[in-house]
Amino acid sequence: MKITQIAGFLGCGKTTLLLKLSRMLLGDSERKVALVVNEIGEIPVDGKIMEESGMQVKDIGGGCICCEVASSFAKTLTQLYKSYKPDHILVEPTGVAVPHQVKLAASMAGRDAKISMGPAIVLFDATRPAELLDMDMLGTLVTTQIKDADIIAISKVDAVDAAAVNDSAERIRKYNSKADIVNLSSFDDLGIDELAQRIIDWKE
Ligand SMILES: Nc1nc2c(ncn2[C@@H]2O[C@H](COP(=O)(O)OP(=O)(O)OP(=O)(O)O)[C@@H](O)[C@H]2O)c(=O)[nH]1
Ligand SMILES: [Mg+2]
Repeated sequence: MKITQIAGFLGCGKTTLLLKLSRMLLGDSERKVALVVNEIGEIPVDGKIMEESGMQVKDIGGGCICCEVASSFAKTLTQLYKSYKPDHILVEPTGVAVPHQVKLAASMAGRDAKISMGPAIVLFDATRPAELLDMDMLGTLVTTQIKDADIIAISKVDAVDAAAVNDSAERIRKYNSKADIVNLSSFDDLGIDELAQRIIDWKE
């Protein structure tokens, strides 16, 4: 059971990607996919529709899965393992979650379930790099998310020009020299197949 998080600040496009990515992972294969969402987002995940397409969906409320409700997050993962045994779990933390803490919380499920960790995918919204990085409080959170990322997806590239995408990439590189940077547009289906393949191939 491989656990992959789709992190990134509020409104950067996590849910939109999650929905596309989960369908891509499901494909026409025998793969079993589950979603765990921890948010009250702009675009809700309609659990019923997703379950009709063969996925399990769990919604965790009452706080952030990287801190206040870390233990109920771990319990949810264990329950999913016992009841459904998904091949992949995609997790959408809240926009203010810190990816390495989400990983730690997920690893607590490892006592009772056979889990492996997928990549921490962090979205960076190409439409507002300055807003995300130049404000003191927000900047610290966003740079922490970037530092924790295994893969950084510059999101909404359909809405900006190539120079703006490069600008975001250059800014990101200052904080994380190792992570792969992928251009993503969930609207134009750009980068989604690449991310799905990276998740499938990912080894800890
Ligand atoms: N142009 C463009 N807009 C996008 C794309 N993906 C998402 N959006 C828009 O960005 C807004 C936020 O998208 P969500 O998927 O809800 O983002 P989120 O990160 O889940 O948001 P929260 O859960 O509230 O943190 C919505 O208005 C989406 O329609 C994209 O690829 N291109
Ligand atoms: Mg969301």
